[in-house]
Amino acid sequence: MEHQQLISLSKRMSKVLRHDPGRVGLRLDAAGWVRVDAFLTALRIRRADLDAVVAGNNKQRYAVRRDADGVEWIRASQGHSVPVDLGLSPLPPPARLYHGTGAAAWPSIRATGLHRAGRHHVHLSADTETARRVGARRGGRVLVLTVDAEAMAGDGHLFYRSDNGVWLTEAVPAAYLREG
Ligand code: HQG
Repeated sequence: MEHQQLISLSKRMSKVLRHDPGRVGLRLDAAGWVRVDAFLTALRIRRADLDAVVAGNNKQRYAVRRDADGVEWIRASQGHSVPVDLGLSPLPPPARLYHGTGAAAWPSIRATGLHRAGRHHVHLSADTETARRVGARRGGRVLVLTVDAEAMAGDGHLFYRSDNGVWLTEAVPAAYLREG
């Protein structure tokens, strides 16, 4: 498969595994997993293409596992809007985390903090380059915010890290945010 085709298949996979499994007649289990064989049939894709997306994905968006009966399952590691419990345990965060967004959002974020929009959590990056890439998806000037995760954790806010290294938290009050 060409690079562009892999990206477009990955987007289809994300849509199904994070937001709308019903559109292809699938149901995720409580932790977000779906059988690989059912997934291939529902998306009408070949196993080799699925493997190429899973292995080649720059962000490791998908996890595949084999259960005790030898059945393989796939799920998205983060980013869901459908209710799933990924089973992540709270973890002490690094002192600083970063959030990339569009500069136009700053007045609103400064006033009300970061909210999780349609997803389960606010997504935070461990480094500024990743945050910059996330922010660039918005188009226009990118704003990278520094989150005082150490102070937040000290004040009792919980942090989680997805299987692919994205930091997650419920919300970030404005007091813990600074520009740059
Ligand atoms: C913004 C991608 C105004 C927030 C990425 C963000 C990430 C506010 C948007 C993952 C706000 C939500 C998630 C406020 C938050 N006022 N705007 N008070 N609070 N926002 O897509 O973090 O490629 O749900 O800044 O790499 O952009 O899909 O979150 O711009 O990890 O794997 O509301 O999606 O991963 O947008 O991206 P999103 P996000 P994938």
